[in-house]
Amino acid sequence: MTGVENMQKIKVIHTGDIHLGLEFKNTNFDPNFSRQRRLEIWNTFEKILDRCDEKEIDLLLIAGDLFEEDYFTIGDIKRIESRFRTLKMTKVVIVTGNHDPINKGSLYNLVEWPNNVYIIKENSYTKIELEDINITVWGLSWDKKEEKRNLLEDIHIDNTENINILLAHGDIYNKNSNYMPIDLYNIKKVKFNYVALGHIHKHEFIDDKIAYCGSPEALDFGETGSHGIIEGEISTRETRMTFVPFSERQFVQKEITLNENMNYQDIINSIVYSESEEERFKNLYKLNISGVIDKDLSINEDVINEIKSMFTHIEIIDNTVPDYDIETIYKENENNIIGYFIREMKGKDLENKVIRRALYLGLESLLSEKVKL
Ligand SMILES: [Mn+2]
Repeated sequence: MTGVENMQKIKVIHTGDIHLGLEFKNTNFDPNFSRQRRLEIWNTFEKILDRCDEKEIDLLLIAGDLFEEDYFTIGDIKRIESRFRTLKMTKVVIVTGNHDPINKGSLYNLVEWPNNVYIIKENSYTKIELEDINITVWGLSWDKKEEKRNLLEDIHIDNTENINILLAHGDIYNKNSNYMPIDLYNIKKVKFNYVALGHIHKHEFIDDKIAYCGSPEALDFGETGSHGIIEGEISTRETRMTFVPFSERQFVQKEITLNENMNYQDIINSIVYSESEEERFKNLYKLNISGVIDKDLSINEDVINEIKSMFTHIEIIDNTVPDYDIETIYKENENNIIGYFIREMKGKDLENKVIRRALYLGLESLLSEKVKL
């Protein structure tokens, strides 16, 4: 192009870390819910492709970990291939990550991909030219499950009239990472119009042209908060990409503090009705409960089952302590180790929550020893 700038804007969706096929072995999901969750991830993936059609997306970038190699079948990969084939106008560019590395035996090599799908198969910096839309996508794929080398050291672009995008799966946060350390400073030196990263499951804009897309559906309680895709427009002059929430569910971690005045029903209510019904069935919870409860009550199986029936999935971590009548226990045990312990603890600040909890926990164990004796 002579003197005329390429003002063409392309519409882009950046996703990755989808982990299709995941069996959720690292979670406490029951087998039925694991199966359901696996289907939900497929669903969300298909919704991303539907959105490509609806929004007339030119380019879908997949930044690694599209699927879980260990659990994926040829049927599964054919399902992806046939859905890509029906995309109305979107071109798909894929690099692989540590969960779906591409090598001789890889499922990627067992199907014939349609013309709109471009898989970067090299394990070294290379490019794919999408000539009709003036885009060059640079990047590389993983060929094994670990990669200590920074394979993006010697990077460049060769035609600034094109839109230049870098697509890669790696770790910008840890230069000693086993998951391909990426040197951000190095990336920033090259004038990419957009850098689409994968590997970190929480979406993050490093700056307005460099982003981790995160997993569109969170996979465990390490991935709380909103999840989705990154979408927008890119031209040689301007990059406008934003996060779009897209997940069916969120993982939620909560703290709830109980007190000694609560009865059985109060305890259930304070846990269940801290969330709306819609949220309880939509989201997945890990609840940390603490505080002091009536010494005759406990968070037993009945309580837990009643709570569980009102959530799609909830894990409860019980850190409550029983409300002891310290004075009475002291009088009864003045001359034994329980009495010594109470005396010792009373010398400290019992208004302090941590000290009070230490007192209760100590008592709990000493008193239960006494019962055994
Ligand atoms: Mn991943």
